[in-house]
Amino acid sequence: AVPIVHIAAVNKERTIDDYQRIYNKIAEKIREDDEYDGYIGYGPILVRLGWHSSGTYNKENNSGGSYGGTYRFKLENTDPSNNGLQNAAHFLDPIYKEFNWISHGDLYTLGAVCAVQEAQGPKIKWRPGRVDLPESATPENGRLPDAVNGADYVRNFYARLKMNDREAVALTGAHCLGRTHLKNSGFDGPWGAASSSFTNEFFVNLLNEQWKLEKNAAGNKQYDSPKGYMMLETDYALVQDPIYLKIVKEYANNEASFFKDFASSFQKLLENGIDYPKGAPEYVFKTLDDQDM
Ligand code: HIF
Repeated sequence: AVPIVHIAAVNKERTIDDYQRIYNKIAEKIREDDEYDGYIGYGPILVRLGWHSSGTYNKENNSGGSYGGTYRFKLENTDPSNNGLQNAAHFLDPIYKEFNWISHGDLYTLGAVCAVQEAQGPKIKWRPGRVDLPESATPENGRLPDAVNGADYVRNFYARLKMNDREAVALTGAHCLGRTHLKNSGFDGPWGAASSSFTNEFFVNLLNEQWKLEKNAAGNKQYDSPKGYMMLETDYALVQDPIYLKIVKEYANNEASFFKDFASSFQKLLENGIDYPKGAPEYVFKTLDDQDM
Protein backbone atom coordinates (compact mmCIF):
# COMPACT_ATOMS: atom_id res chain seq x y z
CA ALA A 1 0.00 0.00 0.00
CA VAL A 2 1.08 3.57 -0.63
CA PRO A 3 1.94 5.19 2.72
CA ILE A 4 -0.24 8.12 3.72
CA VAL A 5 1.63 11.43 3.82
CA HIS A 6 0.25 14.45 5.69
CA ILE A 7 2.32 17.56 5.09
CA ALA A 8 1.68 20.56 7.31
CA ALA A 9 0.28 23.44 5.26
CA VAL A 10 1.62 26.59 6.83
CA ASN A 11 -0.47 29.68 6.13
CA LYS A 12 2.13 32.38 5.52
CA GLU A 13 -0.43 35.15 6.18
CA ARG A 14 -0.72 34.08 9.82
CA THR A 15 1.66 34.80 12.67
CA ILE A 16 1.85 33.73 16.31
CA ASP A 17 -0.34 36.72 17.19
CA ASP A 18 -3.27 35.27 15.22
CA TYR A 19 -3.03 31.98 17.12
CA GLN A 20 -2.44 33.70 20.46
CA ARG A 21 -5.73 35.55 19.86
CA ILE A 22 -7.54 32.22 19.49
CA TYR A 23 -5.70 30.86 22.53
CA ASN A 24 -6.86 33.87 24.55
CA LYS A 25 -10.49 33.44 23.43
CA ILE A 26 -10.46 29.80 24.51
CA ALA A 27 -8.75 30.66 27.82
CA GLU A 28 -11.22 33.45 28.58
CA LYS A 29 -14.16 31.18 27.82
CA ILE A 30 -12.74 28.48 30.12
CA ARG A 31 -12.57 31.14 32.83
CA GLU A 32 -16.12 32.41 32.15
CA ASP A 33 -17.96 29.09 31.84
CA ASP A 34 -16.56 27.89 35.16
CA GLU A 35 -19.70 26.13 36.41
CA TYR A 36 -19.37 23.24 33.94
CA ASP A 37 -19.27 19.73 35.44
CA GLY A 38 -19.62 20.76 39.09
CA TYR A 39 -17.16 23.66 38.74
CA ILE A 40 -14.37 21.55 37.26
CA GLY A 41 -14.76 23.71 34.15
CA TYR A 42 -14.08 22.91 30.48
CA GLY A 43 -10.29 22.47 30.68
CA PRO A 44 -10.21 18.69 31.21
CA ILE A 45 -12.72 17.88 28.49
CA LEU A 46 -10.82 20.12 26.05
CA VAL A 47 -7.67 18.12 26.83
CA ARG A 48 -9.61 14.92 26.20
CA LEU A 49 -10.94 16.23 22.86
CA GLY A 50 -7.44 17.22 21.73
CA TRP A 51 -6.06 13.82 22.63
CA HIS A 52 -8.97 11.76 21.25
CA SER A 53 -8.81 13.64 17.96
CA SER A 54 -5.10 12.64 17.83
CA GLY A 55 -5.24 9.21 19.47
CA THR A 56 -6.69 7.45 16.42
CA TYR A 57 -3.20 7.51 14.91
CA ASN A 58 -1.73 4.25 13.66
CA LYS A 59 1.99 4.21 12.92
CA GLU A 60 1.61 1.14 10.65
CA ASN A 61 0.12 3.17 7.79
CA ASN A 62 0.25 6.73 9.18
CA SER A 63 -3.56 6.89 9.20
CA GLY A 64 -5.76 8.71 11.71
CA GLY A 65 -4.36 11.37 14.02
CA SER A 66 -5.15 15.04 14.39
CA TYR A 67 -4.15 16.18 10.89
CA GLY A 68 -7.49 15.87 9.08
CA GLY A 69 -9.75 17.16 11.86
CA THR A 70 -12.00 14.15 11.20
CA TYR A 71 -13.50 14.25 14.70
CA ARG A 72 -16.01 16.67 13.12
CA PHE A 73 -17.56 13.81 11.12
CA LYS A 74 -20.37 11.73 12.58
CA LEU A 75 -18.60 8.40 12.22
CA GLU A 76 -15.86 9.61 14.57
CA ASN A 77 -17.84 11.79 17.00
CA THR A 78 -20.35 8.97 17.59
CA ASP A 79 -17.64 6.43 18.42
CA PRO A 80 -18.74 5.26 21.92
CA SER A 81 -15.19 6.06 23.12
CA ASN A 82 -15.97 9.71 22.38
CA ASN A 83 -19.11 9.85 24.58
CA GLY A 84 -19.35 13.24 26.27
CA LEU A 85 -16.90 15.02 23.97
CA GLN A 86 -19.74 16.87 22.21
CA ASN A 87 -19.58 19.27 25.19
CA ALA A 88 -16.03 20.21 24.23
CA ALA A 89 -16.92 20.47 20.54
CA HIS A 90 -19.87 22.76 21.36
CA PHE A 91 -17.64 24.86 23.58
CA LEU A 92 -15.39 25.44 20.56
CA ASP A 93 -18.24 26.20 18.10
CA PRO A 94 -18.34 30.00 18.70
CA ILE A 95 -14.53 30.14 18.59
CA TYR A 96 -14.56 28.41 15.20
CA LYS A 97 -17.26 30.79 13.94
CA GLU A 98 -15.11 33.77 14.86
CA PHE A 99 -11.82 32.35 13.51
CA ASN A 100 -13.09 30.17 10.65
CA TRP A 101 -9.71 30.29 8.87
CA ILE A 102 -8.27 27.77 11.33
CA SER A 103 -8.48 24.05 10.50
CA HIS A 104 -10.41 21.77 12.83
CA GLY A 105 -7.32 19.75 13.73
CA ASP A 106 -5.43 22.92 14.64
CA LEU A 107 -8.38 24.11 16.75
CA TYR A 108 -8.85 20.83 18.66
CA THR A 109 -5.14 20.58 19.47
CA LEU A 110 -4.77 24.28 20.32
CA GLY A 111 -7.73 23.89 22.72
CA ALA A 112 -5.92 21.08 24.55
CA VAL A 113 -2.63 23.01 24.76
CA CYS A 114 -4.50 26.06 26.08
CA ALA A 115 -6.34 23.96 28.68
CA VAL A 116 -3.14 22.36 30.03
CA GLN A 117 -1.35 25.71 30.26
CA GLU A 118 -4.28 27.56 31.83
CA ALA A 119 -4.51 24.78 34.47
CA GLN A 120 -0.92 25.77 35.44
CA GLY A 121 0.61 22.89 33.53
CA PRO A 122 3.80 23.06 31.45
CA LYS A 123 4.18 25.17 28.32
CA ILE A 124 3.58 22.95 25.30
CA LYS A 125 5.11 23.82 21.96
CA TRP A 126 2.51 23.86 19.20
CA ARG A 127 2.75 23.98 15.42
CA PRO A 128 -0.02 24.97 12.96
CA GLY A 129 -0.64 23.32 9.61
CA ARG A 130 -3.30 20.61 9.97
CA VAL A 131 -5.72 20.56 7.05
CA ASP A 132 -9.43 19.64 7.00
CA LEU A 133 -9.58 16.31 5.15
CA PRO A 134 -12.78 14.90 3.60
CA GLU A 135 -15.05 12.46 5.40
CA SER A 136 -13.43 9.54 3.60
CA ALA A 137 -10.30 10.07 5.72
CA THR A 138 -12.21 9.32 8.96
CA PRO A 139 -10.69 6.32 10.76
CA GLU A 140 -12.95 3.46 11.79
CA ASN A 141 -14.26 3.28 15.37
CA GLY A 142 -12.35 1.26 17.95
CA ARG A 143 -8.90 2.86 17.79
CA LEU A 144 -9.21 4.64 21.16
CA PRO A 145 -8.15 2.74 24.27
CA ASP A 146 -10.24 0.43 26.47
CA ALA A 147 -9.64 1.08 30.19
CA VAL A 148 -10.29 -2.50 31.32
CA ASN A 149 -6.78 -3.74 30.61
CA GLY A 150 -3.34 -4.25 32.13
CA ALA A 151 0.24 -3.21 31.40
CA ASP A 152 0.73 -5.30 28.24
CA TYR A 153 -2.26 -3.66 26.61
CA VAL A 154 -1.14 -0.19 27.70
CA ARG A 155 2.36 -0.77 26.30
CA ASN A 156 1.01 -2.04 22.96
CA PHE A 157 -1.54 0.74 22.70
CA TYR A 158 1.06 3.45 23.21
CA ALA A 159 3.46 1.70 20.83
CA ARG A 160 0.89 2.22 18.06
CA LEU A 161 1.26 5.95 18.85
CA LYS A 162 5.08 5.63 18.77
CA MET A 163 5.30 6.20 22.54
CA ASN A 164 7.92 4.44 24.70
CA ASP A 165 7.47 3.55 28.40
CA ARG A 166 8.58 6.95 29.68
CA GLU A 167 6.28 8.77 27.29
CA ALA A 168 3.36 6.48 28.18
CA VAL A 169 3.76 7.13 31.92
CA ALA A 170 4.29 10.87 31.45
CA LEU A 171 1.14 11.16 29.32
CA THR A 172 -0.95 9.28 31.89
CA GLY A 173 -0.27 12.06 34.39
CA ALA A 174 -2.92 14.06 32.49
CA HIS A 175 -5.46 12.04 34.47
CA CYS A 176 -4.86 14.58 37.26
CA LEU A 177 -7.44 16.59 35.27
CA GLY A 178 -11.18 16.04 35.28
CA ARG A 179 -13.02 12.88 36.20
CA THR A 180 -14.77 9.85 34.84
CA HIS A 181 -18.55 9.93 34.35
CA LEU A 182 -20.86 6.91 34.55
CA LYS A 183 -22.97 8.22 31.68
CA ASN A 184 -19.96 8.65 29.37
CA SER A 185 -17.63 5.75 30.01
CA GLY A 186 -19.26 3.63 32.70
CA PHE A 187 -16.63 4.69 35.26
CA ASP A 188 -17.21 7.01 38.17
CA GLY A 189 -15.18 9.58 40.07
CA PRO A 190 -12.08 11.79 39.94
CA TRP A 191 -8.44 10.69 40.13
CA GLY A 192 -7.69 13.21 42.87
CA ALA A 193 -8.64 16.34 44.75
CA ALA A 194 -7.54 19.03 42.30
CA SER A 195 -9.35 18.16 39.08
CA SER A 196 -8.81 21.57 37.48
CA SER A 197 -5.09 21.93 38.25
CA PHE A 198 -2.33 20.28 36.31
CA THR A 199 0.06 18.74 38.86
CA ASN A 200 1.83 15.44 39.58
CA GLU A 201 -0.98 14.49 41.96
CA PHE A 202 -1.94 11.48 39.82
CA PHE A 203 1.40 9.78 40.54
CA VAL A 204 1.37 10.71 44.25
CA ASN A 205 -2.14 9.27 44.65
CA LEU A 206 -1.29 6.16 42.66
CA LEU A 207 1.52 5.41 45.17
CA ASN A 208 -0.01 6.64 48.42
CA GLU A 209 -3.74 5.89 48.45
CA GLN A 210 -5.28 2.63 49.68
CA TRP A 211 -6.65 1.19 46.44
CA LYS A 212 -9.32 -1.47 46.29
CA LEU A 213 -10.65 -3.06 43.10
CA GLU A 214 -14.44 -2.69 43.17
CA LYS A 215 -17.45 -2.92 40.88
CA ASN A 216 -19.13 0.45 40.32
CA ALA A 217 -22.86 1.16 39.84
CA ALA A 218 -22.58 0.33 36.13
CA GLY A 219 -21.00 -3.04 36.96
CA ASN A 220 -17.51 -2.05 35.74
CA LYS A 221 -14.35 -2.67 37.73
CA GLN A 222 -12.30 0.29 38.95
CA TYR A 223 -9.89 0.94 41.81
CA ASP A 224 -11.38 3.12 44.57
CA SER A 225 -9.75 4.84 47.55
CA PRO A 226 -11.29 5.88 50.91
CA LYS A 227 -10.94 9.54 49.88
CA GLY A 228 -13.30 8.96 46.96
CA TYR A 229 -10.62 8.91 44.29
CA MET A 230 -10.51 6.33 41.51
CA MET A 231 -8.07 4.70 39.09
CA LEU A 232 -8.85 2.87 35.87
CA GLU A 233 -7.26 -0.55 35.47
CA THR A 234 -5.02 0.96 32.79
CA ASP A 235 -3.90 3.61 35.33
CA TYR A 236 -3.27 1.06 38.06
CA ALA A 237 -1.21 -0.99 35.60
CA LEU A 238 1.49 1.65 36.04
CA VAL A 239 2.23 0.42 39.59
CA GLN A 240 1.88 -3.27 38.68
CA ASP A 241 4.55 -3.21 35.99
CA PRO A 242 8.08 -2.80 37.46
CA ILE A 243 9.38 -0.67 34.59
CA TYR A 244 6.40 1.68 34.74
CA LEU A 245 6.55 1.78 38.56
CA LYS A 246 10.07 3.19 38.57
CA ILE A 247 8.96 6.08 36.36
CA VAL A 248 5.81 6.67 38.45
CA LYS A 249 8.05 7.05 41.54
CA GLU A 250 10.29 9.49 39.73
CA TYR A 251 7.36 11.71 38.68
CA ALA A 252 5.75 11.53 42.16
CA ASN A 253 9.01 12.87 43.62
CA ASN A 254 9.94 15.29 40.90
CA GLU A 255 7.17 17.37 39.38
CA ALA A 256 9.61 19.27 37.15
CA SER A 257 10.72 16.02 35.54
CA PHE A 258 7.06 15.09 34.91
CA PHE A 259 6.30 18.52 33.43
CA LYS A 260 9.26 18.36 31.08
CA ASP A 261 8.44 14.85 29.82
CA PHE A 262 4.72 15.54 29.61
CA ALA A 263 5.29 18.64 27.46
CA SER A 264 7.34 16.77 24.88
CA SER A 265 5.14 13.64 24.86
CA PHE A 266 1.93 15.62 24.56
CA GLN A 267 3.29 17.67 21.66
CA LYS A 268 4.30 14.41 19.98
CA LEU A 269 0.83 12.92 20.59
CA LEU A 270 -0.84 15.93 18.98
CA GLU A 271 1.55 15.90 16.00
CA ASN A 272 1.70 12.18 15.22
CA GLY A 273 1.56 11.54 11.49
CA ILE A 274 2.28 15.12 10.37
CA ASP A 275 5.34 16.02 8.31
CA TYR A 276 6.51 19.55 9.05
CA PRO A 277 8.51 21.25 6.29
CA LYS A 278 11.89 22.69 7.23
CA GLY A 279 11.46 26.06 8.91
CA ALA A 280 7.81 25.45 9.87
CA PRO A 281 7.00 27.77 12.77
CA GLU A 282 6.69 26.44 16.32
CA TYR A 283 4.86 28.51 18.90
CA VAL A 284 4.82 28.79 22.69
CA PHE A 285 1.73 30.62 23.86
CA LYS A 286 1.50 32.98 26.80
CA THR A 287 -1.08 32.16 29.46
CA LEU A 288 -3.64 34.80 30.41
CA ASP A 289 -1.63 35.20 33.64
CA ASP A 290 1.59 35.85 31.68
CA GLN A 291 -0.29 38.64 29.89
CA ASP A 292 -1.80 40.06 33.11
CA MET A 293 -5.22 39.30 31.66
FE1 HIF B 1 -8.17 9.54 29.53
N1 HIF B 1 -9.97 8.79 30.12
N2 HIF B 1 -7.56 7.66 28.98
N3 HIF B 1 -6.43 10.31 28.80
N4 HIF B 1 -8.86 11.40 29.97
C1 HIF B 1 -11.02 9.50 30.63
C2 HIF B 1 -11.06 10.86 30.90
C3 HIF B 1 -10.02 11.72 30.63
C4 HIF B 1 -8.28 6.50 29.13
C5 HIF B 1 -9.59 6.39 29.59
C6 HIF B 1 -10.34 7.47 30.05
C7 HIF B 1 -5.39 9.59 28.30
C8 HIF B 1 -5.31 8.22 28.20
C9 HIF B 1 -6.33 7.34 28.49
C10 HIF B 1 -8.11 12.56 29.87
C11 HIF B 1 -6.89 12.68 29.27
C12 HIF B 1 -6.12 11.63 28.78
C13 HIF B 1 -12.11 8.60 30.89
C14 HIF B 1 -13.46 9.01 31.46
C15 HIF B 1 -11.69 7.35 30.54
C16 HIF B 1 -12.49 6.05 30.64
C17 HIF B 1 -14.36 9.64 30.39
C18 HIF B 1 -15.69 10.03 31.00
O1 HIF B 1 -16.32 9.17 31.62
O2 HIF B 1 -16.11 11.21 30.85
C19 HIF B 1 -7.46 5.39 28.71
C20 HIF B 1 -7.91 3.93 28.72
C21 HIF B 1 -6.25 5.90 28.32
C22 HIF B 1 -5.01 5.18 27.77
C23 HIF B 1 -4.54 4.05 28.51
C24 HIF B 1 -4.19 10.49 27.99
C25 HIF B 1 -3.11 10.24 28.96
C26 HIF B 1 -3.68 10.26 30.32
C27 HIF B 1 -3.57 10.34 26.59
C28 HIF B 1 -4.79 11.82 28.22
O3 HIF B 1 -4.23 12.94 28.03
C29 HIF B 1 -8.82 13.63 30.54
C30 HIF B 1 -8.29 15.07 30.71
C31 HIF B 1 -10.00 13.10 31.01
C32 HIF B 1 -11.08 13.83 31.83
C33 HIF B 1 -12.23 14.27 30.94
C34 HIF B 1 -13.33 14.96 31.72
O4 HIF B 1 -14.41 15.15 31.13
O5 HIF B 1 -13.15 15.35 32.89
